[in-house]
Amino acid sequence: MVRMIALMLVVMSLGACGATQPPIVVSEAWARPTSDGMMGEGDMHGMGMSSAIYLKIASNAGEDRLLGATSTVSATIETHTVEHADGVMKMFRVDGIPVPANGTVELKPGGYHLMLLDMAEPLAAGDTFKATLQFERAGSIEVDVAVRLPAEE
Ligand SMILES: [Cu+2]
Repeated sequence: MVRMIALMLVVMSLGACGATQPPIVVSEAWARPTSDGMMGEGDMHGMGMSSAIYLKIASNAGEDRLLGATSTVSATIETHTVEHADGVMKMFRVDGIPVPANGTVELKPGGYHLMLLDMAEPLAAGDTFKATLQFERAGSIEVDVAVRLPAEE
């Protein structure tokens, strides 16, 4: 009888697990049009076309890590962040972007972003493209990315 109850508890907890939201939810993915010479994350490299993807990541479970992404629009996508020091804005590559347990992280201008390098063709406002995000625990998640100018500009 005790064993039977224990088994039922296992089945019930599995059922509850399957009914919850996915562990990672990605929303509001957008990217800058390819740079036209203005300063920003989109053109700090100074060679070739580049852009950056911004989005929100919410975890409904434990912590995770965005390791990188792939997309047909760009041969190389790197995880970057931006640091302000002595009035100068510098961006550099980071080893993944941490997602807090039951929390959110926002990739946005002036902070974390997915850097698109070695782009095959330009992105114009109004375009959309697909990107596949790679998470350490949640695996790969495909998102639709809308190309637009930052809201402030
Ligand atoms: Cu960057």
